[in-house]
Amino acid sequence: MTAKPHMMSDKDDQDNDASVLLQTRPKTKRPPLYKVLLLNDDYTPMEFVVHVLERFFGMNHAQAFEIMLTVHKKGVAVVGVFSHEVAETKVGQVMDFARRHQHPLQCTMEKED
Ligand code: TYC
Repeated sequence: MTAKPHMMSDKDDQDNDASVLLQTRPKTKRPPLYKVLLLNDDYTPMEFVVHVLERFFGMNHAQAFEIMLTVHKKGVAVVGVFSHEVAETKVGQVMDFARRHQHPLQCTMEKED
């Protein structure tokens, strides 16, 4: 009596073979977050910056004024933390709005630790 040859399918291999590494813990890795930073300069009007913070970062006037003053005094401040896609969109919106109004306001993003 001879064994019947059997063509192993990919499915058989996955189900039965030790070549599949079992996942011991569920994957809970979250996507990285990005800080959006606003930079100070000597020319952009304070009220324009306040308006940007209200318009693109959903701040009320008092919050926006406070953050604007922080940037003015310290040179830079984090104005929000977002996914990569949302952070890129915010930076683009701010840079485009500043350019259209001919202000040198700079907005950047950096990966959070
Ligand atoms: N320093 C600017 C001024 O005195 C105001 C300013 C604040 C500019 C924040 C940019 O991100 C900024 N008019």
